[in-house]
Amino acid sequence: MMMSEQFSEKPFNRLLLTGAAGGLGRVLRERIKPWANIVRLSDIVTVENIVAGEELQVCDLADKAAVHELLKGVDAVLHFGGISVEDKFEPIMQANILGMHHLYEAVYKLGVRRVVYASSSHTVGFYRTTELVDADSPLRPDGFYGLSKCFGEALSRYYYDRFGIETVCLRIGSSFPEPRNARMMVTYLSYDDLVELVRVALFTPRVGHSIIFGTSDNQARWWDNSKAAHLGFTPRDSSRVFADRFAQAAPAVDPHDLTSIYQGGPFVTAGPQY
Ligand code: NAI
Ligand code: 15L
Repeated sequence: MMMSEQFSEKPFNRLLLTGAAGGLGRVLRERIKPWANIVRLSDIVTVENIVAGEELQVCDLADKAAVHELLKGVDAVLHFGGISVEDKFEPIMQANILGMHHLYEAVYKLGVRRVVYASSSHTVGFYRTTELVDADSPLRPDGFYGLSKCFGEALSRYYYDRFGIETVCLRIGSSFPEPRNARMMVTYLSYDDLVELVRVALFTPRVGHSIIFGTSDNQARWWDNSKAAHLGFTPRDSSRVFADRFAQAAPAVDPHDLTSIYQGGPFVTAGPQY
């Protein structure tokens, strides 16, 4: 276990949570408190109502010096900050590409041993909804956002191969209070299952460089997690409980609608129209 102080009351002395003001950051902030004496919350915007056991460090991931400061004294990182939807390349490059490089440079220089990285299923969004994808399937990003997550996965792989820094890449499906459409009946990851996914990524003794898809135990599946069995992730929830809202367990395919043909759904056409 990565304990920086021999007599820590909790498993970690200081955990860093980036993206702490975001949707998943707000969930994790409340749930990871038992894991660390101090949770360092960071975002490009301020985070409200800091309480005992928390500290705030506002930081733009695109600012290399600020990111280096951010990582000082940190035992492990939950990296949930950055642009979380499709956008123009430039802002994605600043937050998700340069930002990832800044993070890992600081992680390496300051001797942090593990990162839990919020990747995305949009690394493989251009597989068809009729296909089953696993961690070794070739990448098929569905836009600049998905491409930036592919970069993050490859960057973290390099830092593991070269420097032994462990990363678990969480290819999160759709983590919201409930599914918002028929596609999310397949991609839904409940908040409780998200917390369990982060927990196994952080506490499994040896993870090397791992890639795992993040969904609940939904009826329809596009992703096979057999290559991440060593993490022992067992989702407890299922989108089945929302079955009365949607006619089918998976979205119907309309051959004229790319967003229904490919797993990435609306992301596959959200990018620039040439
Ligand atoms: P979000 O957009 O609510 O939160 C992201 C946070 O990152 C925001 O608070 C934003 O202010 C911050 N941020 C943006 N640019 C930044 C920068 N340059 N420097 C520092 N912070 C910056 O997104 P959400 O839903 O909480 O997702 C968190 C992470 O999980 C993201 O990396 C996202 O790509 C990933 N993810 C989320 C999924 C979901 O279903 N919620 C699905 C797949 C991946
Ligand atoms: C993502 O990667 C996004 O961060 C999130 O906002 C959702 O749109 C999700 O994918 C999804 O595919 O539903």
